[in-house]
Amino acid sequence: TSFLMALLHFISNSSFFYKDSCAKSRGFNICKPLYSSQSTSIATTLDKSLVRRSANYKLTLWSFDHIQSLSTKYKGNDYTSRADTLIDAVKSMICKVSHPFRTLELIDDLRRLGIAYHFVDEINYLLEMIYHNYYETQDMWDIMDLNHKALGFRLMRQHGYHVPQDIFRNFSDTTRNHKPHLYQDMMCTLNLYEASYHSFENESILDDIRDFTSNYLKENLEQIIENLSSMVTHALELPLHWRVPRVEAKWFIVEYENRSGMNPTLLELAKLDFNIGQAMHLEDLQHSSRWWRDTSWDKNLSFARDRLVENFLWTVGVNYLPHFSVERKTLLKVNAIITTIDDVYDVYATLDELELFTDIVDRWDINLVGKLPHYMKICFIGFYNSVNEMIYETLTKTGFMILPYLKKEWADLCKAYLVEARWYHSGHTPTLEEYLDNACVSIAAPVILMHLSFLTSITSKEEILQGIKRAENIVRYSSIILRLVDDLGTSSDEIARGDNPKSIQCYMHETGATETEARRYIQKLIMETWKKLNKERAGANSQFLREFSDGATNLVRMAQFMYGDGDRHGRPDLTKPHVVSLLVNPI
Ligand code: LA6
Ligand code: MN
Ligand code: MN
Ligand code: MN
Ligand code: MN
Repeated sequence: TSFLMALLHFISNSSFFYKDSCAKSRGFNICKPLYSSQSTSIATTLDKSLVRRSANYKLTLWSFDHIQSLSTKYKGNDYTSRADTLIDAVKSMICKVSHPFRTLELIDDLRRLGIAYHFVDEINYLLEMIYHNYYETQDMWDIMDLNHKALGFRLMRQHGYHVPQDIFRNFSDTTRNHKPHLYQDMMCTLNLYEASYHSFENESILDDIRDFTSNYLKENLEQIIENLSSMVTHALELPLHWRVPRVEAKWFIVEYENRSGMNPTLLELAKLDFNIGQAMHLEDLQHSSRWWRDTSWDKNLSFARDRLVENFLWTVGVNYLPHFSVERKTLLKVNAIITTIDDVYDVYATLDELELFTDIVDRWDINLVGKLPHYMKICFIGFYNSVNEMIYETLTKTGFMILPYLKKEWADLCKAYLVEARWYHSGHTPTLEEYLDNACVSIAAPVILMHLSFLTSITSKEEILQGIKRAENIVRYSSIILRLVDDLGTSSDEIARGDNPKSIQCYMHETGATETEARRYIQKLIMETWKKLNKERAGANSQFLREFSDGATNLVRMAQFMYGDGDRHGRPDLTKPHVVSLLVNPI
């Protein structure tokens, strides 16, 4: 009878028989159960030959010993004092540039090279001046050169200045009447293209500009002169606004080096600063890898993804600056815990176990762990201790008790995971709207961003709480994009191994669309949600909101980086070249 019971359990839990297009491809792999005779656990009530799924994830490519053995010479005073000298040289150079357009170009280069953070005051001062002289009053717009206008518009919006799309109101006339000018000036077209990604909802002029310039650049790629063609190809792949600053810096430094008229001081500083930063990231990673080893999760929860290095890369994407070192190490833990618990829910646990686990997280009650199977004890206590440690750190540093905020977000995440597990087990395919309501929580961005709220430079409890309240839309829009981008990159594998339907499948089920049509629709949703996020970013008028929205935006960009060509988070072989380039090899 016990075998029959197990079989029935398997059949009823696996949605093996329900007829949708996904059911056929749902694969099951039988794993040995990890536990056998826990007297207090529910495991004893289940049959010993319990069937568990496996995702067959690839092993990590980064062993503890390998990570600890990595080294770089860019540590110590020789390098930092050389960098300081170069920073001073650049500071005096910035202030000597007299032509406003050259100034804008210089600011753009500093940003792309990843070194603008050294010159915050200078850049703010210069933009303020240029804004008042050229962008604030409509009289100036019509006499401004289009390329100048496009670059300035982008930089102004990036820095929170109000510049309306009307600045381009003559765009269609320009294209109609002055085609030769626009056609010859590829740089101008490129700048217009990049500017258009800073649009808000219902800015049809900018939509037109994006359509026109992207088509134009695609059609004329062959005619573009050598040193601009790599820039254009790169931009068409993904616009600058959607790119991870740290990843972009590594790419752009090489690009800049080959540019005619490049500034050697800027180049030297950019390279040196990248390498010094990388040395610091490597130390952070080595520290984090000791924590990861001590959790023993790689051994005790071996069904889950061991993605220490990939999870660390996310934190560098969110903020690569030197002062963010402690915060990166905290976020690394958050990411590693999420990645593991997600696999507990999606792959390994039974529904009964998940109901229990979710309840214990919701109650935040260590006394209840006795009810959990062994592997879940390891998971819960490891998770509980790490988060409590973060709470303790904040409590002792700032006196702010953040337990209620973190506890709620983690419980909400587990509840959203549970909803998906129930959908999976019952074979339910929700509508896209029903799916997204839950999925923008299950993507874990709200948890990550709640942690981030306590990791900005702001330490006043009142300011943080007010900021959190005002950042609700930023969290919502970032979460939606993250979810949609993750689904585009991971759902094919997920459906094949057995998982709840993701946005693409929900949309197909709801509308009868083909997969190609569904993917195109999701891309459109991503674009529309970016516009909403842009609007929220433009309204970020406090230090907290600026830091927070930059972190949230970088998280979104990082998702586009990780899932843009497949599942770099799940497939270490796809990510390895980037890890080597960003974290291991100096320039
Ligand atoms: C992606 O896995 C994953 F682990 C996430 C939770 C995305 C964000 C994670 C960070 C920043 P998967 P699912 C570490 O695609 O099951 O399995 O929600 O997530 O689709
Ligand atoms: Mn998953
Ligand atoms: Mn999941
Ligand atoms: Mn799932
Ligand atoms: Mn996924």
